[in-house]
Amino acid sequence: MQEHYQPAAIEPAAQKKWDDARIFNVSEDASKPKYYCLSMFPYPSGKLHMGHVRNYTIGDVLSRFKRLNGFNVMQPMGWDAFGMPAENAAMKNNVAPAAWTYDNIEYMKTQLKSLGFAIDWEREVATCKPEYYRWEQWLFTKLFEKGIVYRKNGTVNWDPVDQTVLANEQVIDGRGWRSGALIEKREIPMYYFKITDYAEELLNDLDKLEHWPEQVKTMQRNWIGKSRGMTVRFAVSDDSKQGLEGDYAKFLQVYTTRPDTLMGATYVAVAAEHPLATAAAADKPELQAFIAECKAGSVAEADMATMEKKGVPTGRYVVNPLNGDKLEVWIANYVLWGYGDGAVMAVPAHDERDFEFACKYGLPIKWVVSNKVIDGAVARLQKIAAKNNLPFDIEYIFDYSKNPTQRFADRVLEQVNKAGLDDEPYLSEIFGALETIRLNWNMQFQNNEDNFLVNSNEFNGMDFQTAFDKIGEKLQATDSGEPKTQYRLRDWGISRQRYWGCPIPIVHCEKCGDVPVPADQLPVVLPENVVPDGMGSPLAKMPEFYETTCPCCGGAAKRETDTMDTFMESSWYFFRYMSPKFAEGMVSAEAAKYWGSVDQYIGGIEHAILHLLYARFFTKLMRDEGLVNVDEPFERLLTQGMVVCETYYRENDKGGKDWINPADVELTFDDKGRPVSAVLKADGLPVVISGTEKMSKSKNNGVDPQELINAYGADTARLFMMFAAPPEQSLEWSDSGVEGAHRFLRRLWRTVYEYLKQGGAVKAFAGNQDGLSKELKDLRHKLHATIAKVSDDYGRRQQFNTAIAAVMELLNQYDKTDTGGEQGRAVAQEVLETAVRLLWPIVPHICETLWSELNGAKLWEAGWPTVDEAALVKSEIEVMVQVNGKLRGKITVAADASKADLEAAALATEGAVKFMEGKPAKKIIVVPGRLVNIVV
Ligand code: ANZ
Ligand code: ZN
Repeated sequence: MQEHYQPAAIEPAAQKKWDDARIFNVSEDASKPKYYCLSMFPYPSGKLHMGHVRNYTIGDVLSRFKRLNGFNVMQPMGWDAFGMPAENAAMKNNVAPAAWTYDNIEYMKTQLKSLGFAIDWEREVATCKPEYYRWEQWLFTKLFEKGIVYRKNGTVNWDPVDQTVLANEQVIDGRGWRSGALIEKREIPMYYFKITDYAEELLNDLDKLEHWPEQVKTMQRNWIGKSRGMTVRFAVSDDSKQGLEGDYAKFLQVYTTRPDTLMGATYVAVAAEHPLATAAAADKPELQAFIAECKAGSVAEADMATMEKKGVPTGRYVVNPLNGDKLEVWIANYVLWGYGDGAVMAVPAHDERDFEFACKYGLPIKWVVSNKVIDGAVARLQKIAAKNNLPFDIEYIFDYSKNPTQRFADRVLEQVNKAGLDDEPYLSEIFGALETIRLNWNMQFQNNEDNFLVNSNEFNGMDFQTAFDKIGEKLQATDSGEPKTQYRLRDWGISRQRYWGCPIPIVHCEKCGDVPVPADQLPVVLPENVVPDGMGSPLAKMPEFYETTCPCCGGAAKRETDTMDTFMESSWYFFRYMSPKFAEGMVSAEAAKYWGSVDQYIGGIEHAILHLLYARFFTKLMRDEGLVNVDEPFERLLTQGMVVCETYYRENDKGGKDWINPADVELTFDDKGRPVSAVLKADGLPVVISGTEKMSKSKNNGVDPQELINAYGADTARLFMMFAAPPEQSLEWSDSGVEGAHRFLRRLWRTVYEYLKQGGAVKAFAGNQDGLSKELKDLRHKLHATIAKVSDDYGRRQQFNTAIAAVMELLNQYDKTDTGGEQGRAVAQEVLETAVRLLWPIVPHICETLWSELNGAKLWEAGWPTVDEAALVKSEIEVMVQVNGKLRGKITVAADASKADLEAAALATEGAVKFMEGKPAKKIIVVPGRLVNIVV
């Protein structure tokens, strides 16, 4: 055995050994339980980053652990290969996106291989290959025929200078990222997936996902956004019908989740696209201008929530069906055309957006919901004021109509100050009541059970649900409304006007319309030797691509030149891995049956919504096509935390910050190991230390994992990643952490080396341990307790840092134990063999090598160590001795010592003798296994 640990030599050797034995290449094997472990596949951006290394190491640890536990483990890998960065790189470097992508895949694959991941490379897929996307196109055509995929107009960002459609992230402050031109909105035909048909199932099935983080499920629930509400129709006032047709001339329909507040509606607002807005604007240029302004604004929903509320009155009126109030209709920028009916009944007293709007335009505010707890506190305040004759104007303070949201506390304070009440004894009561109000204030904006209606005629006093039902009944009786459940989730528009994506398999024929490409003509192959120029999609300029004949009538027709959203490919790749070369369909029936769903999925929280939702949706679509027989794709989900790193910068002449890479910085530390100052290595001058943040290009704080692997080897990189933090927490990069990990591996190596030098390997201890010395029994106790803990850490807890710490402790005890002699060496052999098996999932190369030195065989055939229960039974235990309840000493006794033996041993201790001061024991309390308390 080599004296020194040399990762550069042992790592490729171990990898070769695994490859030659093909141990990670799996097939369906009915004799073993299956375990499908999947990490989110990477986008081939050029090289691996730390996030990848962490993600894939976690997956690898679980895969290897399950493997040693007898599972038939599949861990595949592939490439999410379509996407915009390839097109951007293409324009920058004048290479075809395909060539760029394939080069990146080649390089990143060597990186992944150098990390020694237990991947079945024979299952590798790249989503940009026709043999992959062919089946995506096939499913698309099936769903098109079924009506689940349909065509309608959608709004896109149009760059008038580059003559191209931009993705949302390419629009910066309303301008095109390359041209700088003001972006326009355009309506173009697009293809949509009817994901809303599955909204209810996607929502309900979240409850089945027991092993998903609660946080992710909540995010999905909110995204689906089921709400129970009411459709309400306001009759259009006779004087307001000009230019309106059909139903629009009769009534204005809104969707509300708060019909209980209908009596509090003080105006109605419609989206700029609403027919009533159009009709009202016909002869009013100022309305036309406002509508145009709204239409040019952002499409992103997030912006809607934060942008300044703006609106214009239309001069048209509608009638509240509940009380006959005449309300003016406004056009408002915060009403979305794509949601509900594109119109809202505005209740400023109980809706924040309406309130902001009403304040801005001086519209009335009518308060119709109160809360028992708040009312109680108000009554208390009134009582205090009356009793003490305080000059408070309670009405003024609680004039909700002036301020339904906040600041009432300020008003009380204002009055308290005005009245000069600084030291009065009842002040604390006043503040107590105010605090109650403050804490419960928000309840009036929610459906709280202590809420009840006010200012609402016959509905006064009702709680939310009763009011909902009663108002619903009254509306239904006059045909002016009915209950309705709706979802925030929209249908999924998948058309992209880009080149580097999966072609949409549709042919447009003047005679036959949109015709899906027949299965035997698939795939529609994307030409690969194309360099886009940023001026629209190259496919639309390639007659050799779009000129075709209609599959229906044989006449001349035009191929669709849009490609699919790249979320499409990642929505089913986990099924493709089950039979990656299957030429007759998306997935073979046998493979789908055997592998079922993914047992463990690992990836970043940034995919908590869209990717996971689309993957769940596709699983249901494929199930309904009879392709797979599971309802959900991912049994268990682990969302790993971010890799973060210190950031450094220097201010530049323009007052901006030049971010400096951590690798170029030299730090000085205080005695607690905290960095106190930093200088740039190149010039020795100071730089500013600016806090830890997610590794990113923008802060230039990424550390290249390749440098780490080159310097220390894959095992150090893996160990550092797994030891520095639990998987779901953020991991802070630190040079000293890396060095610590490396030191531990060197020590592990040396320990085995020293042991073997003393006389070679022996047979590991097994069997009855009665004849062992106490020290060796203690060591075996530690060993088997460690096996139990580490198994639980890998399996149930999925916390690998504590597993590593447990093995480190075991090795510490091993170091302190005299393992000379025949028995000693047998126990030492047992400890070392076990330690390398326990660490194999995390640092497989060094463990594989040490195992072959210790045992000669293949570690992966050794299986997972089992706990020897006998070793866990301690022969001797430590018991505390107390005198009058105070700890005065400890005794070591046989684990099965009798009560009398314990008492005798306790009385004989030095501490007991001293603190009993010669007095006799009145009573001796024995808690078996724990303590003896002598009462004098
Ligand atoms: C009156 C009201 C009073 C409302 C109140 C809320 C609170 P969710 O739960 O997300 O479905 N709304 C309806 N259609 C809209 C549209 N096209 N654009 C903008 N807002 C719209 O939200 C439903 C609520 O959002 C509805 O309930 C409506 O305002 C508003 F105290 O009606 B509500
Ligand atoms: Zn045709």
